[in-house]
Amino acid sequence: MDIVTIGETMVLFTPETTGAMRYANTYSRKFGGAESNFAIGVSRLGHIAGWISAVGDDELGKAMLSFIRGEGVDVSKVKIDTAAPTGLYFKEIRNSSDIRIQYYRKGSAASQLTKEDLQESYIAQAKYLHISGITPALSENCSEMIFEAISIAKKHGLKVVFDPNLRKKLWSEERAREILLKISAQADIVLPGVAEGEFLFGETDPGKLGKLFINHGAELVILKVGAEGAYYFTKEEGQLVPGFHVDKVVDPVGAGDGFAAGFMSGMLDKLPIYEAVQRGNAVGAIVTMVNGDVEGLPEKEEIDRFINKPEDDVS
Ligand code: KDG
Repeated sequence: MDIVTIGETMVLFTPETTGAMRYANTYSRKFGGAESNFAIGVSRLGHIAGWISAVGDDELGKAMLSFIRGEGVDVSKVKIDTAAPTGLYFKEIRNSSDIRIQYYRKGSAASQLTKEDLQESYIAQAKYLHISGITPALSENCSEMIFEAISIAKKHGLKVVFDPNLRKKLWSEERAREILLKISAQADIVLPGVAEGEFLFGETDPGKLGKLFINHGAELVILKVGAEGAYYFTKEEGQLVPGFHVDKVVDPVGAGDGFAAGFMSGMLDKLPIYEAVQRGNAVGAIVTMVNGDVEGLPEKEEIDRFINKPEDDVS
């Protein structure tokens, strides 16, 4: 096992029309959840990923499990909860630059997970534990479970990778700041966006933010700055890795998870940090060109073509 991740995936309904959700009558059914998006991304790039979660004992939960299993992710530690449903979420596409998210996930099966649902030996066999800031926002028990997972990872020498994935709809700002800072302090690699850095430290300057995260405990910080790309910072150095131009963003949701998958795939392939971040930038960019949270996640050959594509290549 290369990477284990923990979190909720929801059935995703995407309207076939734009505008306010009240007018949407037809939807396509997909699946989305930051951690399984990440796991699918990693798996498409040839690594072995395991996803710890829970789904309801319902048809949509079964469909979700088949889908994620079909993407090559190990789902053997996904619990089937007979007392709580699979969570749902809707995208509301007001227009191409105003995409909103509506959750129907309160009391969902995944939000009922507790630290007792973790199997130490399962986590212990991986190289990395991937955590996002969404899971601790789901419930008090989920928050406890995340800290337990981190201590299991530390006990067994796994590196902890943390993507803050701030979702203000899920918890109060005060609580979010407290918990996200606490996890950042325990993580080895932190992957914030610049807005998340500002939320946590009240700072927007990339160089200063890099230092703040490093002083807070991380050994490697990758600070995402949107289309410009991402900076990486260690104790010794910091550098911007430029992003890639995308002609038309179709759906930005999932780009951060794609970035994380691309970057971690580079780390697993033992690329220099610069190239791993570049792979992350490429995957993030490719994901935005396709509708859906995971549908655009590329295989390696597609990334190579995207990175090396000459400007005038129309093939
Ligand atoms: O990063 C993309 C996720 O936000 C999306 O797949 C849904 O997991 C999700 C969430 O909690 O918003």
